[in-house]
Amino acid sequence: MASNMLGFIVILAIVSPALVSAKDFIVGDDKGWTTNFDYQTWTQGKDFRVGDRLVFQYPVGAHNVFKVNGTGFESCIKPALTEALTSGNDAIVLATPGRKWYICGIGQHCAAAGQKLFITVNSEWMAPSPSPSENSSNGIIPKFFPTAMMVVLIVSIFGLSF
Ligand SMILES: *[C@@H]1O[C@H](CO)[C@@H](O)[C@H](O)[C@H]1NC(C)=O
Ligand SMILES: [Cu+2]
Repeated sequence: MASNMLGFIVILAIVSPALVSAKDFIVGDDKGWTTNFDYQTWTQGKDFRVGDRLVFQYPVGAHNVFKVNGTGFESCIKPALTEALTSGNDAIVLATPGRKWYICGIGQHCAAAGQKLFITVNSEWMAPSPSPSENSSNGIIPKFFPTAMMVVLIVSIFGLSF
């Protein structure tokens, strides 16, 4: 019994860092959430995962954040029924995989100054899809290696303790 418990604790200690390795992405990095910034370029090479957060930073009142659908993104249409995020430090948890769109709802910031963001969120355990500019081995092995090591460790601990 005691050795089962010990095995469980050791497994938890090994697995938990992998489960909580969610990242915060500061949208636009140093520039924050602003006008005349190329957010599509900013997303390149970034691997957004379920559990990660987008953080929109801007002076309160200068901008806001609406989550929209693809149509709202293309045409810069604010949703009628949802409130904007306005805190100036808005963190959004990426709760589900798939495409996500965000726009600023102030004036013509979206339509005239490109203040809009489109990302694709990958599931937690999926290997990252290689971007066209990257050769096929880059990026995949470093992601898979720790996972493979973790499985080997868990199996060996189970083998020893149970
Ligand atoms: C997109 O959002 C707009 C407004 O928020 C809504 O009227 C429209 O039906 C939505 N389109 C789709 C395909 O869900
Ligand atoms: Cu704005």
